[in-house]
Amino acid sequence: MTGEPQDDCLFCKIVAGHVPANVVRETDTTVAFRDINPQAPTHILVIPKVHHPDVASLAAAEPAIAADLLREAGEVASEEKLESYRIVFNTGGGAGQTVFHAHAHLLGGRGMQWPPG
Ligand code: D5M
Repeated sequence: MTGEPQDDCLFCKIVAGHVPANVVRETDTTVAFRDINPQAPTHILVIPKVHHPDVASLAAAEPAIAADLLREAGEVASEEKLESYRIVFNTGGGAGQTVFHAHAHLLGGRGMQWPPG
């Protein structure tokens, strides 16, 4: 059923506490934790507790939680004292998505290039 935890999903395991993570914030609907392979001085993933394979699926099925995710990304940026930052949703393998549980990458603490690679 949509939104239900998936046995084979790494981020569902982090939500359940079965895989450790460096959690910086948690709400009723989201968890934010430091990326294991940081691409910037601050690199935090913000994920919904419910399982959806990507952000578009999340927004279509549970728009209020998609809004929670974006609000939380802003809260984390504020707590991390980031003046400028980037929020990235890789969607699909061709765009670099490797974990198919919706997540926002919050990146900051260095200069950024545009367009991204
Ligand atoms: O982003 C998936 C991200 O998830 C990638 O930047 C590495 C990160 N990752 C993978 N395993 C872990 C654990 N265990 N803790 C923290 N971060 C992790 P994507 O956009 O799917 O490529």
